[in-house]
Amino acid sequence: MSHEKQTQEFDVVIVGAGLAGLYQLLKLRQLGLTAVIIEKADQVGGTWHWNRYPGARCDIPSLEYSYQFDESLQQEWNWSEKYSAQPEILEYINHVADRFELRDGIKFNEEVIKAEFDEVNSSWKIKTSASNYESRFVIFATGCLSVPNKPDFEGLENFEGQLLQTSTWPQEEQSFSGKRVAIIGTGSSAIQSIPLIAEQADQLYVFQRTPNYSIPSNNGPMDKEREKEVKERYSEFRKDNWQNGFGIAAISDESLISETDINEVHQQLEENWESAGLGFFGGYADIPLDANSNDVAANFVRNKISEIVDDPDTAKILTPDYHIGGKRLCVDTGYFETFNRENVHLINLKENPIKQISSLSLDADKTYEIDTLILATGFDAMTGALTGIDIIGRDGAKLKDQWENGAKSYLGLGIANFPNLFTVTGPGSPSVLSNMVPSIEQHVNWITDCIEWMNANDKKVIESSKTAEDDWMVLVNEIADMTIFTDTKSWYNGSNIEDKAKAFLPFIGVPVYTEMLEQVVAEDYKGFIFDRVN
Ligand code: N01
Repeated sequence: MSHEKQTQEFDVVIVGAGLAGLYQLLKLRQLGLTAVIIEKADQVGGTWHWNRYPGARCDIPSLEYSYQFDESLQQEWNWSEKYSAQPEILEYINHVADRFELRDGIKFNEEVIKAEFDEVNSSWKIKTSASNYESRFVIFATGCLSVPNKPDFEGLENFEGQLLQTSTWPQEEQSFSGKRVAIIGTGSSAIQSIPLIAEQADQLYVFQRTPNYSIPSNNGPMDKEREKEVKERYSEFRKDNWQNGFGIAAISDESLISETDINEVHQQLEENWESAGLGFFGGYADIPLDANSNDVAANFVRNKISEIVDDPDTAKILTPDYHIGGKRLCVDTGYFETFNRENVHLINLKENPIKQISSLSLDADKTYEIDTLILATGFDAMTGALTGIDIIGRDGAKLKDQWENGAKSYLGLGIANFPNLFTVTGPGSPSVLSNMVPSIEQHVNWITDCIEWMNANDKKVIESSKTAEDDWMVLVNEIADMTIFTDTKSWYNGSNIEDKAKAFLPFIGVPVYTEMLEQVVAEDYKGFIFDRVN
């Protein structure tokens, strides 16, 4: 008897039930298409489901980090804080799933293993951990920061204590009370969690390879006046923000450090330190562009670190020496202050790398006896979720091989040799250098409009041309080369993962990108090929 699973057919298979996948399902249903989401987790939320570590919170104000596609949703939903914590964002995503009756279109606990384009039928054959699907289109809504980076520390498999990773945090409450805790990594996830873990733990050992810049969030309860003011002109507010380079209200200043009196600059930076959070990076328009101006802002933060941290040696280790913003800027609540606690110890891995992890200890400059080990070691960013699936396009082209020397995509939406496949906020789009939620909505709207246009114009198959893709990535890099982003080791350019191709992947500049996207549509999807004949 055959155990072959029956193939389920849909117009579209969507991978991932985070903010992108959910909205994509809604839009396709509104178009009258059949669609299904395949989701590895047991619930919706994507990033906001997996990253439940203490202190996980958004660092873009929630009035901006939220959907805008439905006026009554954005009017009726009330955020309790300026920057929402993970549980509230997850509650919001669940609310959206219920409000738009999306749950019956999601297959939970199912992981996509393989997706192969069938050239004869012009359809995708998708194999998951539980079933088989066939669809005309496949849309990867798999997120930019969704595949954890788990470095191969010697002896990690022998660790017998509590082992946690910020990006796959358990759903059950974790206690650190009375424990000796080690955390490896000092990126955003660590910077958010360290102050809270330090309050509970007996001892907290922070293992840092590279220090990070971090700006105080000055988070607090939602300012009701501000909320009212925004809600009175919500769509205008969203449109205004989209005119800024990073698509965020806080990052909007047009003045230049290089053209401003230095005392005035310092006064303004002080004000921004007190109130801007992530917006500190855009407090002057030349911070991302000009190395000297960037240095002024970087030095300001370096001085703050030495003022806050009591022990000069610790302050020195915590002080970055690269361009501010070159690595993703962090936003914190009491991060640097935490190093003044007696139970918190900073270990500089640059001088003393981790040698070995044993059953209940970690060896670096000396042996640390520990009960808990937390990996806050980041992600295989922007490409990991796609190269982790066996995706096979035309003529047996494997995406993993095609991207071996660096990911290439046209507009961050389509990939040459992979027909009828779309990525939401893929490499080559503003994605992580923008406000993710409006960027997701922009892509989902674009993809849905494109499918509608194809149906109206009797087009069956769409794919990026190789030339359009190559030219696009040249542009992505030309723009990046005009900024401070390319000379720092970061996950933006793949340098956080050994063996990963080093390539800068986000498109910098939301307004330019938006204009180009519209232009492509105006010219009947210029750069894409329809119904290619071999
Ligand atoms: O990851 P990261 P993250 N040995 O890559 C270190 C978003 N996010 O999860 O810099 C020792 O930033 C690594 O060191 P180095 C946000 O976009 C947003 O913290 O590579 N250390 C680094 O210190 C963010 O940027 C929010 O030298 C190793 C750390 O681990 C992105 O997610 C909150 C190592 C990884 O930091 C990723 O943040 C949280 C090794 N072998 C995250 N490998 C908000 O909205 C890596 N490290 C606020």
